[in-house]
Formats: sequence, C-alpha cells, structure tokens
Amino acid sequence: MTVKTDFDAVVIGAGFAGIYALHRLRNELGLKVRAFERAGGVGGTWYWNRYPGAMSDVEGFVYRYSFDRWLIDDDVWRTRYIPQAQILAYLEAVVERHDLGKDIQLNTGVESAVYDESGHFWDVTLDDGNRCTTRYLVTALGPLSSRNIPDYPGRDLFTGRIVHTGAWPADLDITGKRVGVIGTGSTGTQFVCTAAGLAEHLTVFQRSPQYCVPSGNRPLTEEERAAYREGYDRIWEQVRASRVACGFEESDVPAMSVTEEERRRVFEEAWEQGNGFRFMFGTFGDIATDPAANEAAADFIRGKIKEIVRDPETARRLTPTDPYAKRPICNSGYYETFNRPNVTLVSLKETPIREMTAKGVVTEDGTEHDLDVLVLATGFDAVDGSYRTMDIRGRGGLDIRTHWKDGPTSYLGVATEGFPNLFMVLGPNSAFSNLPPGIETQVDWIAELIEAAEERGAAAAEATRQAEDEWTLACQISAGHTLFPKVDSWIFGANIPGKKNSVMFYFGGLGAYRARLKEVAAAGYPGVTFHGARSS
Ligand code: FAD
Ligand code: NA7
Repeated sequence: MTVKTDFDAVVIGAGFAGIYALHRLRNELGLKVRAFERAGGVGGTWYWNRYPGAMSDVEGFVYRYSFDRWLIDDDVWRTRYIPQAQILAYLEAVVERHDLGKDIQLNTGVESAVYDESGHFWDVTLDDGNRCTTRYLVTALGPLSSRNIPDYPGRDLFTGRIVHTGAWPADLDITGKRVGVIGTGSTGTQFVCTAAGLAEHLTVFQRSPQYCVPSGNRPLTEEERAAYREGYDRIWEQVRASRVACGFEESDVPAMSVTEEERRRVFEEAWEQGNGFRFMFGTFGDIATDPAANEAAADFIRGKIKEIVRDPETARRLTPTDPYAKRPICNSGYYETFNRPNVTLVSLKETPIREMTAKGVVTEDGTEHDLDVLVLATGFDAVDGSYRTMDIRGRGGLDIRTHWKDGPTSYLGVATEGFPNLFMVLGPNSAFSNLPPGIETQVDWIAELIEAAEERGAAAAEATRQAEDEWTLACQISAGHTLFPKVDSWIFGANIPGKKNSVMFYFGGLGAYRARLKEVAAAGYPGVTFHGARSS
C-alpha cells in the first residue's frame, strides 16, 4: 500500500541540475516538490567556486539552459566565456523568473534518505533535525561538489589562511599577499592566470604538468550575438546530436591521414582560435582515441611551452610527458604566467611537500615557502563523492556505499537497482560532455519516466540488475575506446587516495546517449521495473 507523503518529489541540490528538476517536476508535471540546498544560495558550483579567475571554460552560448530563451533575448552575456559571478546571477534569475525560490529551502543539508519498501516512499532527514517524506527522490548533488582536501603534517601550525577553491570565502582578498596554490587542473590554472596579477608573490605547487591551450576569451561581436539569437534552435539541435555538446562540429578526420604540415596548420589555427574541447575534438576525430594522433597534439602543445616559457628549467617542469587525455582545459595565458618575476613553480614530483609550519610550506629539499594564503585547487571526490557523504539506504536497508563498494554504477546514469524512485542527475556513467545539455537531457527523461509510472498507477520505478550491468559494460567499452583511462585523473577517481579506479562516464557522446534514452522510453522502459500499485 502507499501512504500519503509530505511531497511528491524532493530534489537535493540547487545547482543547474536541481533548479531545472524543480522547474520540470513542479511547473510542468504539477507535482508538489521541495528542493533542499546546503548552501546559503542557489547556483551550486557557481555559488561555491568564487576564486579569482573562476569561469566556465565551455563557451557561454552553450553553457546555459536551452529551455529558457531569456538570455539570448536580453542579450546580457557579452564575452565568449562567462565569469562565475555572471553565471551565478543567471541561475538566480532563472529561479526568480520561474518562481522557484519559494520551494527551495536553503542552508539545509540532507543527511539521510531511507526507503520504506512497504509504503513506497523515502524518509528524508535534514541537518536541522527535521524530517519529511516523499515518493520520488531526485539527487542533484553535483559531480564536482565534494571537495578533495589533502592533509599535511603541521597544517594546524600555519598562521596564514588555507582555503579550497570550491569554498572560497567572501572576505578573502589576495591582493598584495604571498599566495601558494596546490593543484594545476582546470581550477588551479584559471586561478594562477588571475592570481599572478594580484598577489605579491605566487608559488605554484604542481603535482602533474598540464596540457593547456588558450581559451581565446574576448568580447563577442555584434554579428556573433545576432547569429546566436537567430540560430538558437539550430544550435541546440546540433549540440544535442554532437559528442561533447560544446557548440562546434567535431572533426571526423584522422590526424594521421593528413601531412605533418597540414596537422601543424590545423593545430596552429585551433590554438589561435582557443578552447580546450575544440582543440581536442574539433581539430581531428581521433586525438582522444588514437595514440599517434594524441602524441601529435601533445607534441604540438609541448612545443608551445618551449616557445613561451623563457626559463628552460621551468619549461621542462611544466611539460607533460603522459598522453593528452584528461578533461581538456583552456585558460588565458597559463604558460606565459611563469615568465613573471613574481611567480615560482615548484614540482611536487621532484620536491614533495614535507610539512607545514607557522610560516608556510616546507618541501623535501628543505626550502620553506613563506605564505600568507595557501589555496587548495585540489579538485573534488567526483561523481559518487557527494553520495558517499550521505546515508542513503534503499530496499532492505541497503547502504548505497555498500551497493557501490566495487565502484559506482547506474542504469543510464540516472537510476540504480535497489533504490526505487531515486533518480540521479549526473549520476555515475552519465555522458561525458558539456554538462548543462546533459543535465537537461536527464531531467527531461526522469520527468517522462515519472509520468509513465504515474500513468501506469505504479508506486515505484526501479532499474533492473541486468540493465544496470549492461549499461556498466557499455560504459567500460566506451571508455576503453579512448585514451582517457591511460592517465590518472578525477574522471576515473584516480585523484582520491584509496578510491577504487572505475569508469564513471559514458564516452560515446551526448548524441548517442540521447538516442539510447529515447529508444528505452519508446520501448516502454525495458530495464525499469514498475512496482506496486498507487492508491490515490
Ligand atoms: P552543482 O552545481 O555542483 O550543484 C550541486 C548542489 O548540491 C551544490 O550546491 C551542493 O551544495 C548541493 N548538495 C550536495 N549534497 C547535498 C546535500 N546532501 N544536501 C543539500 N545540498 C547538497 N562543467 C562544464 O560542463 N563546463 C565547464 O566549463 C565547467 N566549469 C566548471 C568549473 C568549475 C570551477 C567547477 C567546479 C565545475 C565546472 N563544471 C563545468 C562542472 C559543473 O559542476 C557543472 O557544469 C554544473 O554546474 C553541475 O551542476 P549540478 O547542479 O549538477 O551540480
Ligand atoms: P582537478 O582537475 O582534479 O585538478 C586538481 C589538481 O590538484 C591537479 O593538478 C592534481 O594533481 C592536484 N592535486 C590533487 N590532490 C593533490 C595533492 N594531494 N597534492 C598535490 N596536488 C594535488 O580539479 P579542478 O578543480 O581543477 O577541476 C575539476 C573539474 O572542474 C574540471 O575538469 C572542470 O570540469 C571543472 P594531479 O593531476 O592529480 O597529479
């Protein structure tokens, strides 16, 4: 039997995913929905990551929702990439425009969610001690929201400030300070480019060198803005059918099918134009899959480092030797920054951090790096990290951490066996792409699945083991076609000490992923079991 619950659906998180889930389920499906967000405001990533230089490195015209045309009509984004404050303001405006705020409870973390099998509902406990019940639970926890904070001996002795980029304090101004930054991923490199111009001195602690390409950020021309407005529907159609969903046509030309001169010309043109995804996927079709093609691209970037960085020793330390197979990143003048007199590079592979002292960081060579602020740009426990900090228990009291002990899995990135009516946005094995179009895809599919369950009068919908295993295998095969597993990164959980390396994304592209979702829905959801009967 079913019981009357406080809500039809509870959404956890109010970033891109949670905001759209609330809109879709409440405004379009007419459900009674409440969203809970731990932060003091909406925006998710763009609420938390306020470090100097924070911005999306996917171009603004596709790093946004497609369902809400407002931005294009009002024409407020005027640069190629959008800085954090503008993305945050946009998300706040979406919330206001669709009257969502009244159903978002801020400053409220969800601590646990326990499934009641006989009543087919979730019992949700909040960090203020209150509880509520809901039929559907939509987790929009963020694939990059659980911070990775390394510990160092002597950390408590440090008299300066230690901050993670993903929890940047509003009162922190690094102007004129001695700043150290650990981490040179997408975040660390963005921070370095901006912080070098603010800090008195910037010490960059690098564990792994990065392949960076220029972002090519600049104001948009009138013609470009007009083209985005006029081509709106066509642009989104192309994005949804493409692989990485970044708003450009991906190449299908093999890099080795052209002459070395032509390859160089294509790379040079992409370097001039800017953008990491364009460089990896728009130049040739096999940079991410063929070792020779990959090496050609890597070698081109290595050559650029040598050209740009004046001190040969610094250039050597900045030069990666592994394949170019992390999430592609871009920024404004990363390598150039190391020509500045106030920037020092420390290679942690050569001189690891030994300890922290009252004054700063001491490396294994005995050097004490004096700092006022230490910035941890050390990334996130990605994808399943935010699930593991919660107590989520499904049928028979099954703990999601136990369920995922061999690595996180799902059916199509949105559901997992043993957890009926729990629908994840950007759960494990979602499509590897620009994320807002992936989020819209999944939320729409979840809404349609809920509609299908309601129409059948079913009390619950749950992924089957077989379907989940098949999807897991499909994702492993798709990853195996790429070079990404050859390199340690957050994409496979390799950045977290003790975390089991596993495939956490579908690498077949957003277009193929959407086609699969469509096929499953059209076939009446094979792979989903509908349980029980809903009493009205
Ligand atoms: P989030 O925005 O992370 O929102 C999740 C929310 O859930 C958070 O606010 C969190 O506080 C809340 N939450 C989690 N657990 C709980 C709980 N138990 N109780 C209550 N609330 C909870 N992606 C791209 O595609 N392109 C980019 O250029 C890009 N740039 C990025 C730059 C940075 C610095 C970072 C960190 C990420 C970037 N990303 C980028 C990824 C980005 O996270 C996604 O694009 C998108 O913002 C994810 O939205 P989301 O709603 O799924 O998650
Ligand atoms: P990333 O890409 O995971 O980068 C984190 C960086 O921090 C990377 O250089 C890591 O080195 C370094 N790191 C992590 N842990 C340590 C420790 N313990 N010691 C020293 N250095 C460390 O996170 P970002 O925030 O930059 O980007 C995440 C995604 O957000 C990004 O792809 C975009 O989608 C936005 P490593 O390379 O692991 O050796």
